[in-house]
Amino acid sequence: MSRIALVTGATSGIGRATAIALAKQGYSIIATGRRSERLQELQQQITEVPVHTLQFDVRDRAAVSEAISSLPTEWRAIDVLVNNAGNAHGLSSIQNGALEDWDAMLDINVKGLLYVTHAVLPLMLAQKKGHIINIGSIAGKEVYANGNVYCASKFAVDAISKGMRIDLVQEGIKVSEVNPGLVETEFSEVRFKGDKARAATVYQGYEPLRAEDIADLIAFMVTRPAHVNLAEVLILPAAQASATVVHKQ
Ligand code: NDP
Ligand code: 8X3
Repeated sequence: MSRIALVTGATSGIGRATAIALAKQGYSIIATGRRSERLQELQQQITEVPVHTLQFDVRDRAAVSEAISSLPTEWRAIDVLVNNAGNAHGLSSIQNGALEDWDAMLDINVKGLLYVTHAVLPLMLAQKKGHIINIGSIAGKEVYANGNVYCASKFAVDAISKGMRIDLVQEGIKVSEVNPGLVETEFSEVRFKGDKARAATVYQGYEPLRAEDIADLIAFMVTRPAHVNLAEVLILPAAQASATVVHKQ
């Protein structure tokens, strides 16, 4: 078996593009997500390396643990973990926010990332090597109006990434954080609960990043020499200057 990369949220957007990009780099892929039909499609699309799929909800602590424990021996030597699964749910002021949206964002973006990391880390510690890449956001660097809890979840990813890097440096495990700005994926459709027209307006009037742009960056990060860690990268569309400043034509 070649080097192995596990990508969460590989059924869509950044995670899917990352699985494809890492496969092109020769990584065997463990692709995870909730939508099994999409996992199967991805498995059929990637022909250059073996693909193993795991269907679970990152919020379900037992399911995460069982899925990673179920990995066949030849899939256990995970070299790269991309903690990508996540979304925004809603865009509301704190006074109008919905508790179920807050639960979803904190449970998926923060606790889900921790559950997957907790399950995968022993496999990396046993090898004394590995590379964990957490997908944060510009929303984890700057708070914007109505972003409150989504921003909090990504500030948490930022803190967790920094803490992980400190704790794991002695174990030979690299920890990196990728903080994208606006990337056109299903992200806004999920945020706006299936309202495609509203989601489309987020990406109008300028050229947003594509999922493949983030995947390229991740492929670059994991192919640096062993002594190099690109610890943190903020990646924006050329038309974006901050969380709230986007030059639209
Ligand atoms: P998408 O909506 O296209 O993809 C989200 C992925 O996360 C899907 O594969 C989805 O899989 C998975 N996911 C969501 N909830 C769960 C869950 N409970 N359990 C397991 N998997 C889950 O969005 P993006 O590709 O844009 O988002 C990927 C990451 O990038 C997120 O962490 C997001 O916060 C971050 N990000 C996105 C930006 C953007 O502008 N698009 C900018 C900055 C950061 P499934 O539904 O099949 O479970
Ligand atoms: C996604 C980017 O600006 O919608 O994290 O928060 S933004």
